[in-house]
Amino acid sequence: MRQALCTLILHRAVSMDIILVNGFLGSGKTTGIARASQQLQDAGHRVAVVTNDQGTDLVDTNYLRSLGLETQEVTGACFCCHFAELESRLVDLIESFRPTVLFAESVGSCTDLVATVVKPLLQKYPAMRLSVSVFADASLVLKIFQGQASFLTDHIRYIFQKQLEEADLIFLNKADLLEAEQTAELTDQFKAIYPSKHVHVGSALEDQAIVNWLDRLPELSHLTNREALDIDYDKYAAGEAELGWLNVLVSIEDPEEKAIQAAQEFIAAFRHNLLKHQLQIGHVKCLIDTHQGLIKINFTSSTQNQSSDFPTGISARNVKILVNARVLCPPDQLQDQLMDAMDWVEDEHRVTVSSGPVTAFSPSYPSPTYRLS
Ligand SMILES: Nc1nc2c(ncn2[C@@H]2O[C@H](COP(=O)(O)OP(=O)(O)O)[C@@H](O)[C@H]2O)c(=O)[nH]1
Ligand SMILES: [Mg+2]
Repeated sequence: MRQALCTLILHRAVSMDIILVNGFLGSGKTTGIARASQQLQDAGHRVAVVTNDQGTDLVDTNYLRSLGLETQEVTGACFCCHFAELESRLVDLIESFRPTVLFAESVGSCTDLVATVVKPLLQKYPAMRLSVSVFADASLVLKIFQGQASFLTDHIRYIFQKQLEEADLIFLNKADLLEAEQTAELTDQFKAIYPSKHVHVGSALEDQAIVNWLDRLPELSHLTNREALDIDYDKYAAGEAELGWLNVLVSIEDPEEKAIQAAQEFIAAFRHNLLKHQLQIGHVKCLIDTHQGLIKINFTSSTQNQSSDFPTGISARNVKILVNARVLCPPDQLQDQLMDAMDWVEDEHRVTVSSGPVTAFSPSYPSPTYRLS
């Protein structure tokens, strides 16, 4: 019965576009989806999102929901390893919300989506309109080409490269961080490496770059000749295992009502600790609940929000900070740096800092539900 319902509902999906968005940690996937959703909604579309992560308590989900976007999540593993959950979220959204565009953002350490997600979905629902966009941080790619990307170990570079290899469209993002000549050079190099792919260079923060991206997608959703990656799962797993994951909800209480400033200092101290110990940052996302709204603070190896992004003059006795950190180090080391930042802000600002349960781990060996070559 449930299967029949799924089939019925997903056949309705022929009247909508499903856009799988992949790309390394911090490359700008959520930013691109948020901006694109805004444009699509302004044009009358009904937009839904499925987020994904190896952990639970996701900043991306809470952030996208705070923007008013219909959002569901697949947690605890990548889409490939939790295929049934992905399918179930798609069905639920299509049934309950009837989106005309649906974004699915996969966790940034994941690859092999064509074999493990796209082909299984299309085999089951041949009329489904599906495309794969892969974001890459252009400033990081430039460093890789110049041999300076110390952040990427061989195994992580392997994942990075495999993600790009299976894209229908590559969005070389954060072009605002490059000089015009560097952008031109990078575009030429990418087009030479991936002659059959659509390569877009721009910034997800700029409206026109999003327009250009969205314009391309309808034609890509009809592609039928995607090839499954030739991939070594041992290397892929080794790359993921090098990364530490940490999710925690931190609370700060300040009788003098300067808890927002203390939260800012705590996040800065955490970043400082990571840099001091030369731990390479994949993506650290923090969502501060001030009771008067949410403030999102991110930092990656190339970008960080400026402290000027914080609203000034708002007083708060207590705030909660949801932290999702993905860093190139063992998870216990990541946890030590977080605890140290909590202790520091407690002493320095005379505030009370506490946390809920800390989830710290490295992703386990990927084991896809299906793999169709
Ligand atoms: N300078 C700049 N920063 C960007 C751009 N796109 C995203 N970011 C920043 O990069 C960080 C990671 O973005 P996010 O979309 O969360 O990455 P995700 O992990 O791929 O979903 C955030 O701090 C964004 O504000 C861009 O085009 N230019
Ligand atoms: Mg994201």
